[in-house]
Amino acid sequence: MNTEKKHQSLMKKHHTESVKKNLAGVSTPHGFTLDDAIRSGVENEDSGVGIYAGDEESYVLFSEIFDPVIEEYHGGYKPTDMHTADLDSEKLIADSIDPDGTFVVSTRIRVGRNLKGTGFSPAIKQDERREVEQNVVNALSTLSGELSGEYYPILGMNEEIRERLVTDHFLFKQGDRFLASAGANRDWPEGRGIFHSGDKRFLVWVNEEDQLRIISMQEGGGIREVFERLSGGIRTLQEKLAFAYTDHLGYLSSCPTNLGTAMRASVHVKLPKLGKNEEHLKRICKELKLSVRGINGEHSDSEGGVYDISNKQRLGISEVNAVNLLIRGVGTLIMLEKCAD
Ligand code: ADP
Ligand code: CIR
Repeated sequence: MNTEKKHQSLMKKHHTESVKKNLAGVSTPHGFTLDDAIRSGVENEDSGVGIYAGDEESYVLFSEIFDPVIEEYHGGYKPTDMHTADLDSEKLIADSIDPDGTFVVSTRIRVGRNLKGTGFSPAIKQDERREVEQNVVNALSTLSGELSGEYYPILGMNEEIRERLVTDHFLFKQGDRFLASAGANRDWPEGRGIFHSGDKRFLVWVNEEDQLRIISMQEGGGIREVFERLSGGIRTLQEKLAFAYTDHLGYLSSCPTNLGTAMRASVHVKLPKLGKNEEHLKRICKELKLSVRGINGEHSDSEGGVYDISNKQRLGISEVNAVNLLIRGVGTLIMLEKCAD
């Protein structure tokens, strides 16, 4: 482990003596405590954030630590700020993120959702997880047209098919060590599964890090199509399911980085020249308010100079604004790549 990165998490920074004293003995309706919330950051000293919520109430009862973490991650978002959603695709500034079709391999937008009143992945019990799965599967069966598809539970899935879905970037794996410590892998793989449309451009992950990850993706840079398909899916599902939401924190997620829009809009983009100096690439992306990941999911490495670039802030920014920020930022990266040696 890189020792310089030890104990740099937002959790560690804000886990003050006052927090320890005031929150000792506090427990949410799902029996979730401060120790449960911070376990991932304590066990993984290289965490960037290091704290998870077990349910909606975690954000209220443990606000003394969540509030400063949220403020620091989401661009200064204050406990008095209110979140506004905007899924109006007319406001997007471009149809494609890469009109020449040379750099962007694929485009994906996902949002996270959890059902109101239920335990989130770090605290949900086995029976409740099964119930959530059933409710979500019922709602998914009402999707029609290009969004209609089938649900495939991971339990009992043919191993070759499962591996192929993961390799092709459609399916999630068991959570990494950060999620494992948070308790999100309990009873794996029961209650988890994937729904996808026939063309695999609309997908829903069930009971991963969040109970739902609603996903729209396709090859190339066609961001408007991806966005419109996603908002159509969200609209239909929210008619059937009550999602955990507050005016202050937007859609509630197990990881505080995903609050608000709970949206990560990403491209897999070829940046072989800029990628020769990854630290420099990360610094540029930080300036552009973008995150850099490898192409096989969070905490993975780049392959062949292709990077996963996405919006960092998800709370206190609307969906259209977050996507427009990505469009502009990736445009800048492509320009820099063209000029690089
Ligand atoms: P999340 O988007 O849910 O935060 P990950 O970073 O773990 O999670 O990515 C989940 C999966 O989605 C991985 O297989 C990753 O390769 C794939 N993925 C993410 N962005 C894109 C993209 N723009 N094109 C293709 N696959 C993508
Ligand atoms: C961490 O703290 O590093 C992990 N729990 C993941 C946090 C969310 N991901 C991110 O900010 N890229």
